[in-house]
Amino acid sequence: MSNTIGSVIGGRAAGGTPAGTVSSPNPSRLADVVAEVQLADAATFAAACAAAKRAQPGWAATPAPVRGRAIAAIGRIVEANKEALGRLVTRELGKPRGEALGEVQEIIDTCDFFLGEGRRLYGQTVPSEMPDKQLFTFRVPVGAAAVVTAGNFPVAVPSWYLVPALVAGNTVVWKPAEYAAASALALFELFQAAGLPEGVLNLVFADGAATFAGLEQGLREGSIDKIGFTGSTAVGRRIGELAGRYLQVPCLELGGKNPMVITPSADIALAVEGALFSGFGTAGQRCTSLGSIIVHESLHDEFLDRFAAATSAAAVGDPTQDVLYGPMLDQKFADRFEEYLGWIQPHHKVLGSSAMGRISAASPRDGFVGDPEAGLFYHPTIVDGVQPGDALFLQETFGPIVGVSTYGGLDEAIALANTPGYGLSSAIYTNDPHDAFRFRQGISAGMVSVNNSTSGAEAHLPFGGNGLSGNGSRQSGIWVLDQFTRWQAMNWDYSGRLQKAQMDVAEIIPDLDYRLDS
Ligand code: UN1
Repeated sequence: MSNTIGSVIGGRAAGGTPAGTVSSPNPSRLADVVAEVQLADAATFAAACAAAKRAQPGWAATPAPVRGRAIAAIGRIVEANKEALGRLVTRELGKPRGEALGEVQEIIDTCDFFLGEGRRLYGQTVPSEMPDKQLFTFRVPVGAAAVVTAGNFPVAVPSWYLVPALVAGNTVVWKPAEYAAASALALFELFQAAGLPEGVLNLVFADGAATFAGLEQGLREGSIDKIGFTGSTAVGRRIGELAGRYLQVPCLELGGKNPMVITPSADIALAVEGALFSGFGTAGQRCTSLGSIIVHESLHDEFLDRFAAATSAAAVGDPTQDVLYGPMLDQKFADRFEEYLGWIQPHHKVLGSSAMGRISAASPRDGFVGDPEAGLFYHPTIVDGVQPGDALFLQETFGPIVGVSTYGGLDEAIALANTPGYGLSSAIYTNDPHDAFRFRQGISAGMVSVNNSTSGAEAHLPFGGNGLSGNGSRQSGIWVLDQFTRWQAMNWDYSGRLQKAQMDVAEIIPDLDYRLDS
């Protein structure tokens, strides 16, 4: 049975297929089409932005504690639908059940954090230089936000934008990934069930080109005040340029080449466990996935043996079963992953599975769970002997592949970890506090784990990257409020006179020449 879904603007289905349809298949059983997705064109995207812009003053005028109650309701509604939403995420994106439920929990955590923000959104009262004058600061909403998200975290990462944007009094146009459309519509419906007024949250399905043109039109027409984007560095760069032309700073959460340094004092078993989870969990398709292991040369052989053995033994396959990871999210990620495998060179040694590339009857994986031919399943690939000049060392490789390199001294390890120029997540395994703090200080990443993997950020710490991973914006916790509010400074002079700042200020005259008798 085909499930046709489309955009929702101002509370109404925006029918029609001006840009055609695409299907969103189950990547672990491609014959199972989860949704047929009607795509909007740029004009429809811009119309959604205009609807959000019209709805924004009314939403901003709704008292913040009332908006906070709406966020509380969203959290409870998502909680009551946790199983169903988790199942849909597994079906549409191929995330194993535990991960899918964890992803839904991240929405609930985000709502739990921000429901109270409706009663805070604190500003300050600030003393003035002059008498009978008071200074204040207020957080004001930015306006209408256009949020464009990837499908690897089809519901959690969108909530990182939607929840703080809404509680702070912004309205939103959300453009999810087409290959995550059914999960996105489900999340949208759960938000709507909380009773959001028409136009406060709008959902648009569109391809990349129409979205970009729609953003351009919305910016030109003055109906987009903020862009939030999670996706590739290449697209983030273009969005940054576009927003800059309109004097806007977008919130960009881009790629990563997340390093893990393993020092001589590390607990090797713990490091192996962390490398397995962050290298191959979600089939390596997290922004926080492990890219490069940088292991001290004295531990290289032991670590590699144990990591390769653990990877070879890991269960891969049907995500409804107990597996480490399931399929690639979508055909386009499978195609790109095949390109990355082409970066393996003769000086590399490949470990971790019975073969490389797509798992099939002709290229089986020992212990595969389910039917590999039914979906987009790939062998886990460990590449040893990666050198700092290799493409595999320098570029993000979204998929189940991890490079291994060695180092001699900690400064060298830190320099290697910074070499690719990304800066999202990073990890160090060590039992030497000196190494841990030196690494924290030297690493360019926005997030640092000590004796924990590169994945697994909690919903109330700042999440974001530097360099090729983003423009320094941070999501989550109180920090994301700086993305969705602006500070307004107010001064109120009740002296009845014009008191000029810096000029009409009382002075206390000090004796700066005063010295103690020695
Ligand atoms: C992402 O990959 O875009 O830290 C987000 C983690 C998750 C979020 C990842 N909590 O891996």
